[in-house]
Amino acid sequence: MERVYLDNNATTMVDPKVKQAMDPYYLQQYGNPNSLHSFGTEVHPEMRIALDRLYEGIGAADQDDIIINGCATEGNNTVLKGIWTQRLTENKPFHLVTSQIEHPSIAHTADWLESMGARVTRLPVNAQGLVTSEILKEHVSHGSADLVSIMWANNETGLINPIKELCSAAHELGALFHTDAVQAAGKIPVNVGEIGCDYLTFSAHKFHGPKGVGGLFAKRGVPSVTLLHGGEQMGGKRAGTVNVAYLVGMGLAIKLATEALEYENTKVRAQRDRLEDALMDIPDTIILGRRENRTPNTILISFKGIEGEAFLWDLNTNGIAASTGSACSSEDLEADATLRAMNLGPDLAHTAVRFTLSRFTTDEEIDYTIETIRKIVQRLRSISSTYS
Ligand code: C6P
Repeated sequence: MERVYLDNNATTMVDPKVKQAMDPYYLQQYGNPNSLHSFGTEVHPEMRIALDRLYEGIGAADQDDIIINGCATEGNNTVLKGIWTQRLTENKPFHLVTSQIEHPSIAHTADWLESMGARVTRLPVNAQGLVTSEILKEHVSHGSADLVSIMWANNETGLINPIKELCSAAHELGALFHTDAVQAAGKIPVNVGEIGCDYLTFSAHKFHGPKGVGGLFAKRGVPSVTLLHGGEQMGGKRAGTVNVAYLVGMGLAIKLATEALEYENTKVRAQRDRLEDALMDIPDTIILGRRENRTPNTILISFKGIEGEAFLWDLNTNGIAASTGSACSSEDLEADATLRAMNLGPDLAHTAVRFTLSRFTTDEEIDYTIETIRKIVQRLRSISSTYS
């Protein structure tokens, strides 16, 4: 076994078909789509197809907007700062409601908005680690919130929040509703029409598309949110030359991911469950979050007495890639926000390791991973000062 990649919530391999579809836009069809000559105009049909695939992939209607941008971090910043700016220009206060388990692209933006004078409410999670509409209604009074932003699926635990109920509750309270669907898109069905959200963000590199491109869905009629002003690209809502190769890649990636949802929910889920069952046979092991509440590819597991970092080091030496939490917090030694919000003691939080599969994961890789983990746990526990 050469190497095994089980860090698919951090990023995914580009599907070879996606890469192939992107290739022509580097050496042949490299025109700026806003140019009037043939180099510019010849890419328009493929851009249209890619956009149509994105609309279909997330169930958006023709009159809705999908703004192509650089990543989900940009999409999340755009919504939060966009609504805040709108309130500022109307000379009105801004109240953002979010949760304690959001990705830093929401959490740190919320911190910044608070430092600028905005009011921020950070909802806790229930005993299952979920943010629910009951929690939202309990903490927010009618008419007091401007925007509610809750992630669809958590990147570390894989726990799926009841997003439709949260969206309805936010609307009942008189607020706009945004969801960071980065870890949902490509893993579970995402349909904006069905859940009724006002804004939704996604990122291509989480569903086997390229890095550096994402999308922001905005329902027809909602306040327009713009971070980058400049040219007229994206109808003036996100200035900057569109990366045609990335857009085409993201369009095909969402199509392929949608077609593979059934596989994700059966085969990937079965591989994940097999790995999880085998790891649970190791004594003093805890899996975080109930299986049926999680995305089909994710396990967050703690082996008592083994520091997450030491475990990852051994895994890496054996060619297996996993992570202790989200990739962008990997240098932060503080127990991370999601695990703190779930009220896990520091011991559990410091021993948690995330394994995330994809449709490219093979059965042989799962076999090798199980066998390797058994050996690593035995070795590290034999030298652990906290395990007896
Ligand atoms: N999470 C992880 O290891 P970008 O890279 O900007 O397109 O996506 C950011 C992002 C936003 N929301 C969620 C829920 C995410 O999981 C991520 C990326 C990676 O968990 C890298 S930190």
